[in-house]
Amino acid sequence: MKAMIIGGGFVGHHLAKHLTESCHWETVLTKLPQETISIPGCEAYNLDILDQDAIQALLVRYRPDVIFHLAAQSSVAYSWKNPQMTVDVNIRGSLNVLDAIRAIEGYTPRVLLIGSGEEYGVLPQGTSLVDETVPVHPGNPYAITKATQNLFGTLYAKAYGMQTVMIRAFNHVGPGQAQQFVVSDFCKQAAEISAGVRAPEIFVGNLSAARDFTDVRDVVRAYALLAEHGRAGETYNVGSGTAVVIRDLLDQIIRQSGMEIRVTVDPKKLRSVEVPVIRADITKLARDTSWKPEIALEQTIEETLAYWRSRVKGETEEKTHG
Ligand code: A2R
Ligand code: GDD
Repeated sequence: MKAMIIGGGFVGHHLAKHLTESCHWETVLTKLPQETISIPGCEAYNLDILDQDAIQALLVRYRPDVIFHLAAQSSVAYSWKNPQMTVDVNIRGSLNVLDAIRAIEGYTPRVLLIGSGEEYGVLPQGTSLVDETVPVHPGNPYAITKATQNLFGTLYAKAYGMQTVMIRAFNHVGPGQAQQFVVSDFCKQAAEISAGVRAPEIFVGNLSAARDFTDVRDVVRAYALLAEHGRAGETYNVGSGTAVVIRDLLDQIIRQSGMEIRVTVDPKKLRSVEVPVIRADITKLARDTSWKPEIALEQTIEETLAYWRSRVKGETEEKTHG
């Protein structure tokens, strides 16, 4: 199997490792020119998804059997600050990928379009567990772009017979994630406190929301299985099936850090609109792939704390020794 991963971010990195090391698929990855990523056995190419001709040229050259489209502006918080850029990358960029594939005659690869659990948005009173049939009510600019990507992917499967499989990924976490996402954010602050470069105070946003967290290494296993067994034209939730209140997540991180830490709400971290609870019904994913999550949140937190401790230590030493 020949795979191409479009988007060399957090998940792209873990997916490339999984496909090369565990699945033994011939894999290439695309990244932005300013990004550095090095996975043994996986060649990396520069690609901006706003350039449809460049996407097409790379596809003609490599002709992958499976395309994982992950490139995106992936932050809900940032999408409030820059909705136009989020629309450009997440809608026009995704459409560029789909149209580049469609323009190549006789070419029908499997295409996984990675969307978000955020697409569901605010649910009817009393509902928190969502399956793929629940109508979407996106509650932020990012979620609107991902819901649109899903609609295009579904439409192109029907209209052109494309082998698209749409994913709604719930919160994925683990070592290597950027600091703007909640688990990384709290673990980085805890690591800085333990290194003595920050006072024992963690700044937080809305602690009452509840989210469905899955370790990124479990998530990429699900993506590889769906590439083989997912039904074309259909949508799959990928999540753990359980929701954790952010306050409990914070308590767990503080407990695992082994320190006394004060918690302060930073109003700048509160969002204009916030979906209160999101939890994935993963019956369809389990039925079609037999996937289930294997890594407990406790282990993910432990490894994410270790990742940030080592990064903060490296950065502190670099500052000290110039
Ligand atoms: O924004 P950057 O510099 O971190 O780069 C991101 C990259 N990206 C692009 N790649 C190609 N052409 C573009 N015009 C473009 N704009 C942004 O896509 C980043 O390296 C990558 C997305 O990775 P992350 O932000 O680390 O997200 P993550 O957690 O890996 O999520 C993967 C997928 C995304 O579609 C999310 O929206 C979804 O899963 O939840
Ligand atoms: N980042 C952050 N920092 N979030 C906080 C904080 C804080 O200090 N305090 C509370 N939160 C809450 C947010 O308000 C939100 O309810 C929840 O923690 C998770 O926030 P993020 O980790 O920033 O992720 P997200 O849910 O907005 O988006 C992530 O998950 C989506 C799938 O559900 C991203 O990975 C998206 O790309 C992905 O689609």
